Amino acid sequence: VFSLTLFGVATIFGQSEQNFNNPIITEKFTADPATIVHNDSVYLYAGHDEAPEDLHFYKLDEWLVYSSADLVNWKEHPVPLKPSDFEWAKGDAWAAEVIEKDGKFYWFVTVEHDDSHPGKAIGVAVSDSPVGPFKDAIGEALITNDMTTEYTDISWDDIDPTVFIDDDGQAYMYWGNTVCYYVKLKDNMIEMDGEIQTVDLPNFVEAPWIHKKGDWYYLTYAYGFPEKTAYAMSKSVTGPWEYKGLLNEVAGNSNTNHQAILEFKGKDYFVYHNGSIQPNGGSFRRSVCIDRLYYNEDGTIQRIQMTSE
Ligand code: FUB
Repeated sequence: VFSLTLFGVATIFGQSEQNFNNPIITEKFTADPATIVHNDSVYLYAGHDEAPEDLHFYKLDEWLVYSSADLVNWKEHPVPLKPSDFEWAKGDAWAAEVIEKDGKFYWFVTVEHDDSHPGKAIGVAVSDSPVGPFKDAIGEALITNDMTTEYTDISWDDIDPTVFIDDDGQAYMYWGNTVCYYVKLKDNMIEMDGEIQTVDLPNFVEAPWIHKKGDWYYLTYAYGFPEKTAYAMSKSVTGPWEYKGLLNEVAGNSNTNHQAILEFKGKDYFVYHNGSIQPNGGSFRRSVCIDRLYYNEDGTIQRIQMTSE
């Protein structure tokens, strides 16, 4: 099934795969990857998983940023952002995503709001550089839990933002847990433009990610629990979305499965996390991995072949 060649390329089920030595980051536990390409380098943003072994929940007090020109050699930059950089936040560096617009880098993050708006919230930080320093761009949350209580009263539904700028320059943010929400953003990227909408997707849990390839828009997301990754396709960023099935299995030893989809130097990649570093990796001590992603001629995506369990 798996054969190594001289050039760091493996053949799996007939697909030619680059060997990334997954997990790609081993010095620290890293979760919830998001990637951008800027000046021929990939920037990888992740939460720093720091749960001690006797804590069976998330402990993330900062986000991390790495860069690479080849997806194999990664450089860690100084810590670019922490929940404590948002005066209104209490903690929890949960899933986040960076997007570049007009020379600025906007980092949409999940944090726990202080007691004025209990529950998870989404904030935005901004920088002139992909590696920061980033600072709070608004001075308050963009989304608070009370804005979506008509859909669900859970306090952790406003998490996992993904932002996409369409070909006409209009930005959209998708996010959610249990309910998948989206809203248009104003040109300044820090204000909503219109009402919050929802999308119906089978078994949607969290971790939406929007991207476009050719004429197709893709909405990938964490499906069921333990989480697999599923996807839907549309000819418009606002749907209607057609469910297309599973993309990735449960990723070794982690009950969450949080993806970024990356196109770099003409190839496509699936970036995710698993809990494979032993002896103590797991659902709360996760590690970022990369594998190749292949489209079929009709735009559908082939199942990911993970090169690390
Ligand atoms: O890392 C904390 C949470 O776990 C994220 O916000 C979710 O996507 C899940 O990966």
